[in-house]
Amino acid sequence: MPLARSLSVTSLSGLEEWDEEFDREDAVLFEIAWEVANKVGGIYTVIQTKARLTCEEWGENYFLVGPYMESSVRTQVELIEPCNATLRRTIDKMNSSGCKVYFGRWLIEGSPYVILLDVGFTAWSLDRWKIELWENFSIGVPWFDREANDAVLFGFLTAWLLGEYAAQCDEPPHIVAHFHEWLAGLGLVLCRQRQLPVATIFTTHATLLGRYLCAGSVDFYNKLAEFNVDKEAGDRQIYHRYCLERAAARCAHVFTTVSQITAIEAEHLLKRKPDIVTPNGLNVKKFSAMHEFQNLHAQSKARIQEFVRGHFYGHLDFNLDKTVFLFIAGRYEFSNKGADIFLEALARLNYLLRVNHSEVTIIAFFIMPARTNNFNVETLKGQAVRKQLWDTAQTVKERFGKKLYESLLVGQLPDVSKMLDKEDFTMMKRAIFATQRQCLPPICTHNMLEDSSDPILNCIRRIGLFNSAQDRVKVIFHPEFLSSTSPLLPVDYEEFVRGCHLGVFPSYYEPWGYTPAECTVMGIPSVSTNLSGFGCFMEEHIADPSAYGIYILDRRYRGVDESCNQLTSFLFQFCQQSRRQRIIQRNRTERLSDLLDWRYLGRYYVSARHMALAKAFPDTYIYEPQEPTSATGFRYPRPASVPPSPAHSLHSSPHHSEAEDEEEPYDEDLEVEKDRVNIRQPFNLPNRNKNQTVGLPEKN
Ligand code: G6P
Ligand code: 1S3
Repeated sequence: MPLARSLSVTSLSGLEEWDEEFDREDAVLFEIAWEVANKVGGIYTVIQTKARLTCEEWGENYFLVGPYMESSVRTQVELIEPCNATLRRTIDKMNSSGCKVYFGRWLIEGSPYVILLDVGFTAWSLDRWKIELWENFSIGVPWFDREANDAVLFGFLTAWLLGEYAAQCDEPPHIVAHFHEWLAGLGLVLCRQRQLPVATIFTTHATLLGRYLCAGSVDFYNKLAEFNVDKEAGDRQIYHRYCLERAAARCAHVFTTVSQITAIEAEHLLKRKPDIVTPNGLNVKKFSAMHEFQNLHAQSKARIQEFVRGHFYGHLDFNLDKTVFLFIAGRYEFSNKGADIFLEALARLNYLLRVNHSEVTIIAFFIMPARTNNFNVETLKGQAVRKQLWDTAQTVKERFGKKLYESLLVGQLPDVSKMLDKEDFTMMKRAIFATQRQCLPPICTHNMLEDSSDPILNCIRRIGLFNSAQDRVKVIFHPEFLSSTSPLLPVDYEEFVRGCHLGVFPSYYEPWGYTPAECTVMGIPSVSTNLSGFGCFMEEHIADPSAYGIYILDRRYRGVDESCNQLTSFLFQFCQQSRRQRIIQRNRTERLSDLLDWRYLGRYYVSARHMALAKAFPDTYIYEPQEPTSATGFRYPRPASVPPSPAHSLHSSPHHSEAEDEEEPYDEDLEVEKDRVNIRQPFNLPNRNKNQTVGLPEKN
């Protein structure tokens, strides 16, 4: 019975309609990744956010395949009986042959079916499978590489599952199997070697060699075409992993990567040019009222400010209303994620703000998990002191209120000078005395296990940003992911992002980069780079990215020092904006979210599947590439006016105040046009870093 579902994209403002009819007959889609119902990194976000759209498209014929991890399953998966007879027979057969295969629904949007394979339970087969791997493919996996051993078990189990499923079907099936990343890649290689009726797709989200090479001191992008890949992999003791990855990329009917820049990397390091780029999307939540996300910003910011009050107790000599919150977050890869140049730029910004006598204070948060031994005492004490001040204020307020009430009861206006007595003053003085501290507010919120060798802390020691009173830039390093149950900063990541003003992600190696994408859909401006998939994608689709709060740092054609100056300039411009300009800019940023919605970006996955089916089953499927439409050609136009510009030269009224920013109604574009101004570039700092430009090898 032909199944003709269509996926239509009609509701996205500005983006072209897209309606793809595809008769996929009896096809079944399996999507296989180590991060299915198992949060490790970015691939989890890809699979989890995409599930709803893929379920809408494939309905009961969509199955995610991942490893069985008891702790995750307990909290995320509802185990149920297999949903159809073929799958039941498949799973029963495997389970009666010494495997443990579970079937369930993943409790996320779309509630997709999941098939979970217990790799530990089948560890008894590891040696036999490794021999097979060696004999058939000459790939030898060393015993000590636990992750690679898991990849072998997972790969053989996946191929077994797909082969068994095909054998259990009454009619010859049309299976599409989409494998993500090297950890899942062996299943694909085995499907091809065993000639299973499976159309295979392999997506790489980062190449193994790319990640390793970039983390070292290699001039990665300039040397891409020159690397002796086997030697480089061997030198880093990842040759077997590299072979698994490269074999999967080479064997797939369709090979994809998440961005154009990773496509070039893959072409050189994996020796295959991707057939299609499948960018990462998000599930965009649209609010019914435009200002709702702005209100959320104000609420979340208030929670961050509360934390800051405690953290800086005794040193709150700056105006929180004129404080701008910046942050960087992600996997702790110091230079790959650009924490190095962010710190350097903060030091330069500090200098600029000081010499310009700026009233603005910057607080830069580093949210990157490292090995710690819990929160440190000084940080916890800060929150305790803040709480004590709050309680004291409440007590005095109550006593004051009672006296006021009693006075009114007897028909007298109170004598204000007698409303507070000695006891009240003693209580307040005691509370104020408790806020004295001998040390500066801490940089790090936790006790670091490797304090003396930690790259962020060492860099801060070198550049001297110690949260002193003179510093206009303060730094807080929170080496743990955020959680709403934290005694320190009780907000989850989303709430934190909403409360900040700017996300800063100056990555050197970033195949896609979910962090700036998440900022965008929440209407928070961000800095990314032209070496990140996200940055390149936005550059391609937006005529004037910075007008929309998408600052794209040039790390490709500029030296490190120059990029650092450019970042400093972005930050300096940003913190000169008035509140009104920030509000306008957030509105613009949020307008871009449609571009990052899976409802728009899902089309690339659809094309990849069509392409794979047509290659594997040419008698049944034909793939005709879509005309390049919005997918390739769409560009957000330049906004009617220039980007919001610095505050101090803007106001026609000499008595302008921040309060006015909030109250006055305004016409965005008119207002911004009025605010047009050129900002000066007032600094020329000495080079601290090597001045090496980064290009990409010419494409053939
Ligand atoms: C949102 C709120 C406003 C608030 C503003 C603060 O737009 O709706 O009420 O004044 O945020 O913006 P800021 O950039 O200063 O945090
Ligand atoms: C990778 O995770 P990462 O942070 O190690 O995959 C992500 C999902 O495709 C991608 O966004 C990121 O750039 C890669 O680096």
